Amino acid sequence: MPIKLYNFAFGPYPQRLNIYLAEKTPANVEFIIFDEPDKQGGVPPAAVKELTPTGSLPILEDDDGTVIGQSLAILEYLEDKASGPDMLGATPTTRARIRQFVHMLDETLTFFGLWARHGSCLGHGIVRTSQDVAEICAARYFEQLRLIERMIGEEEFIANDCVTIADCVAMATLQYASDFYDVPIPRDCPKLTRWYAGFAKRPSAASPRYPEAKRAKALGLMAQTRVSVTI
Ligand SMILES: N[C@@H](CCC(=O)N[C@@H](CS)C(=O)NCC(=O)O)C(=O)O
Repeated sequence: MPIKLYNFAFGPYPQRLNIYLAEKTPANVEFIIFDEPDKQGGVPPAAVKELTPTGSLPILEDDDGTVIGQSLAILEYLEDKASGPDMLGATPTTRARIRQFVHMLDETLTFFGLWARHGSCLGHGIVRTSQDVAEICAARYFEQLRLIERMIGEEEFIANDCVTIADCVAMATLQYASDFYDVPIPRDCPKLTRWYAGFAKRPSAASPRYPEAKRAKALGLMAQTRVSVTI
């Protein structure tokens, strides 16, 4: 029995796995992809959401009954169990370097998510929002990107000479910021910009299909929070 992966076609956390699986092409994983949550028929059934306490996707279910939530835990589990190229690094030193990027990127997405939740008109009237939180998190998001810029070395990919889970997490984050919210990488991050432009050409990094009505509103995030990225 294959490992089952329940996922959405779109979203910064789901997209980490979508990119990863397109790079890894494991033989022993079955993808069950739901469409955007706002489309009819695209909502995961209760039986899937109830597999974990949060019910958020991605969720992995192995044939021995193992259930894993949280995209980063799933990426590491698949590295242990799925067929395909090594994407976590062959030595403790390489793995630690890759994990440093992954954790920095995960923090980065948290700041971006808070910025978007509090600053975007998508959230207005639905969740409690604070312009101050939006501005503080926007500043922290760009600060994180500058720290990541300083971590990038001479390797071809973000953390290594071959594609790793760090590339998948970085691409999913920056692609979501750029394609859905029109938030660019700051100009003073040339290595990150170069890496992004190169990785974006890979078939694994093809843009997901976004819900266009939401995207049309989301694209105004920079203006809605009076943030500029000349910096
Ligand atoms: N920290 C979680 C976040 C997952 C998450 O927030 N997933 C969103 C899609 S981007 C989701 O499933 N939202 C719908 C829900 O929570 O019911 C992870 O890394 O997997």
